[in-house]
Amino acid sequence: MRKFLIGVAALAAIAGCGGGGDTVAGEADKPKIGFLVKSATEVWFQQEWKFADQAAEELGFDLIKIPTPDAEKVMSALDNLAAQGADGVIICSPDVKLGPAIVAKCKSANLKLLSVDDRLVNADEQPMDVPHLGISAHKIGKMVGQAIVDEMKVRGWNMSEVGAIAVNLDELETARQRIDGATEVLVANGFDAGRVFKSPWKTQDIPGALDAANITLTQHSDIKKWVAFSSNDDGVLGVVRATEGRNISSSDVIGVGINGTSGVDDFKKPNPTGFFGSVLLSPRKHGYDTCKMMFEWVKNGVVPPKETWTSGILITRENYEAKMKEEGLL
Ligand code: FCA
Repeated sequence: MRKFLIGVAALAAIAGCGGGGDTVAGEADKPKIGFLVKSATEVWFQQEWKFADQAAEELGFDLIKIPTPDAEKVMSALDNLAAQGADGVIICSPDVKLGPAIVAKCKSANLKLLSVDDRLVNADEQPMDVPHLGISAHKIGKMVGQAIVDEMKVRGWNMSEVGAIAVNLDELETARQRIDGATEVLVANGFDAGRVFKSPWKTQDIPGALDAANITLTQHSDIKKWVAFSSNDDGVLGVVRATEGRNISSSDVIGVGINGTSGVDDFKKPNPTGFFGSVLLSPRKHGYDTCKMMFEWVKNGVVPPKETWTSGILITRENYEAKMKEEGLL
């Protein structure tokens, strides 16, 4: 939506260059919004993009989706957007510590900036002054912990015999809060904090979580019953696959994820796996609503709220179809 483009289109229309003058002017007037995500292969981000596409279609803007799995890709994507005359960018950065560099680049390129999911931090690891939409991570982590506690009770487990694997990403606040929330609920219900094994997640995907879980399972091969939680479904699925690899029965594993994405495939399997449940988030809010906020900002100068926190719903193999239908995800 750059003025000079409108000028060119208008001149073309006046000069009678074809019958498409109006359309050209309309196209040139459309805002251009970038949507950068840290992983285009993770189902969560594919869903976010799907809803972003829907927003572009319904509201009338050009959406430029760019996968940015590392710092270099983030910087070149921002340059690319600037060169295209984009108006704004929504980002889930692969590294939140890129915050100052991202903010500086957006300022110099006159790009409005909104972060989604992972909040950008400054050199002191404090949140940056950038509008942000994310999940209520601590509360959602507590829901995960409660679901695990409830299911341990249903199965009549003696908690002193159980181990917990927390596949964690210490450097990311939203991940930390999710894991802390789950741990707090476990411990408040009598789970020994010394049996919660934080397993560092090196690559944020299922194979990376499987590696992290295997290290912990090897170190504690005396433990026969396991619960698992992480920042998302992929983290928990890695643990579940690791237990399967060691022939630990699914009835001895309770994994509860977050997102309601990749874990749902396990619900569809005829026999229950160790993936017991997930907290279903709203990719619509994270993909469509963020785009709408950016669109309103670019088009009408409405600055998005500084913080927006979304909630989640517990799903299991019993209720996932109904809940996902309600959320427009099936
Ligand atoms: C983070 C996680 C994603 C998703 C999102 C809301 O970015 O890595 O899986 O849970 O927050």
